[in-house]
Amino acid sequence: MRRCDLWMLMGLMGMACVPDLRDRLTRDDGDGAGEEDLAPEGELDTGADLSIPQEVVIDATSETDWWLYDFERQGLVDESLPWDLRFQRYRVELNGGINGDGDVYAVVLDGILFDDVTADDVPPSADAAWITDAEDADGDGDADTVFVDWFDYDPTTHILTPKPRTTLIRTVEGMVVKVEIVDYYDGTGTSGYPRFRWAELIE
Ligand SMILES: [Ca+2]
Ligand SMILES: [Ca+2]
Repeated sequence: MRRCDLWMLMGLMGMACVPDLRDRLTRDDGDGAGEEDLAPEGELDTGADLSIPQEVVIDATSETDWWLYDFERQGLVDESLPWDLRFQRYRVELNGGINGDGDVYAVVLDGILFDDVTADDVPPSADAAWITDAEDADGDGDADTVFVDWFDYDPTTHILTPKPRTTLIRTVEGMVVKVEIVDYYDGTGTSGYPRFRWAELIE
């Protein structure tokens, strides 16, 4: 069933169809069967166990388009849905602060490995460790977004390498997930393909 058919069935006629969202994303559910889609993009699978780590690759090669990812739907969505992170090339932004009204917050855990992060690492919701995308306050000309410095940049090779870091994200809906960006290049070395893994943290 094509995406547009799905949307019409959902009673969303009149909205713009986005037929290429599925083609923009691949993911691996860790079952060893290679990358595969687990559910149609933009649909809510309420039975899914989101605490099982999954790896996602987004074709964010466009210089002008943003691709909106929703953790609850495990896929790319239209801006009418409660997206949590958006991607454009190396840029990663939250649906919060200066970049959205979804109140998405994050905690950056530098030097902490994805596998080592548990629910015990999640600060209370009112803790000052929770930050969101903000205006440029340090005067470097770049907005102070949570993911502004997720990579190290080699000026000689122009290669971006993810810093060893795990980021907690509190979604629009209030779910807390851990996220690690693991790559920025596809299998042929082409840039603009952020690859990240994530899992829900359940207390
Ligand atoms: Ca969401
Ligand atoms: Ca700044």
